[in-house]
Amino acid sequence: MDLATVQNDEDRAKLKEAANTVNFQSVAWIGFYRVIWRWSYQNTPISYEMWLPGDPDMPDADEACVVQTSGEWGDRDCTDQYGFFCQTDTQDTLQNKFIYIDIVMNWIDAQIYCRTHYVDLATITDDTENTFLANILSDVGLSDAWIGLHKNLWLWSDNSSVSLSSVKWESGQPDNVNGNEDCVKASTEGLMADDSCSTPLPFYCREHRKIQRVRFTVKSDGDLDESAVMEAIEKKIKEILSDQDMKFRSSIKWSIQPDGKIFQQQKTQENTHKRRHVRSYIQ
Ligand SMILES: [Ca+2]
Ligand SMILES: [Ca+2]
Repeated sequence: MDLATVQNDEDRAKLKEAANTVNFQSVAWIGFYRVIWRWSYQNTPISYEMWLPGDPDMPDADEACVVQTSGEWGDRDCTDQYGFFCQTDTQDTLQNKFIYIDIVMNWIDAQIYCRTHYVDLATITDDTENTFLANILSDVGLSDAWIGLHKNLWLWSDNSSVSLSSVKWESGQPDNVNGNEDCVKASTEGLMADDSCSTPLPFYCREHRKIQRVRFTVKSDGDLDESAVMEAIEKKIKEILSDQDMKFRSSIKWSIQPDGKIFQQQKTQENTHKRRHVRSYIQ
């Protein structure tokens, strides 16, 4: 289906089981990754960029938020405090589209402010907009203001919702050592570490698992040889599955009933005629 999502204890147990099955003891990719630069508004990727020479700078784990500074962009620590540009839902003129907020805040608070009072932090899509914002800043005699660009989002490849409180990192991770560790690997315990996406590693996939339960009745005039019956049924089911050219792995498991048995004798009148009806589930 996709790379594996390892979000909670149940997922970590499954990952460990998968590793144990093939006696794997190292680290392997899972489907967690850091979104590369995105605009706050609608999570849009960059289509136009105007970085300062040397920015975004590496290695630096913390600089995940972007300021406009004299017409160019610099990545800064998201907890730094600057004024910021919001964008409104009015697109007719740049004067109406962008608003400079002369309150210093960290990037997240600025984002909340813009989303509460306007639409979002500003998205810059071309030179005209970039120059327009640079001129506003120079008019008020300032050099730096937050814009909506950032890269501190983590996502799952299969679009599962991310719960940062329930994922588990190796101690000291994520550390983004070379400034390019945007993908995540996991130990067999499911402890995660960020690493460069171009590192060749084995990987965990997520299976698409469908369970089909089948219940059936066996009629017999004599004593039932349960294991022989089970074997015959399994053989038949495997034949059916392979006839259908199943491209995925399948497995057959018998359901054990509350009394600990697999087959149960049906209490019908026919029992008196030495006919046995047994019923079982197979899945
Ligand atoms: Ca920087
Ligand atoms: Ca790392």
